Amino acid sequence: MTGPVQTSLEKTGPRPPVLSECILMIDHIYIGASDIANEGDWRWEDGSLVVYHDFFSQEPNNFDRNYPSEKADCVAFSRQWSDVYCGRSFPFICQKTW
Ligand SMILES: [Ca+2]
Repeated sequence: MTGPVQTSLEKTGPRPPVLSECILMIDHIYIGASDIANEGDWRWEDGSLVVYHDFFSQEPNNFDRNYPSEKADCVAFSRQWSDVYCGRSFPFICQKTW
């Protein structure tokens, strides 16, 4: 017998989005970095220093235009990083530790 192996899992219907596509569908998402302990000292949730970053060119600026009276101490991703007020209702992503 020749030909492709048939399984019970058939590719039918629309393809579900992959994670990167899901993230692009979300307006903003918290990524677990903040400078809440010391302004300008960006740390991940585990306390490690943020080395790589992808802030927009005018960010971080410690300003959230939707909450102008609040400090912007958390990082949200939306195409690139911005510092935003930590009290916003954004979804978040988690890091798996081994
Ligand atoms: Ca800040």
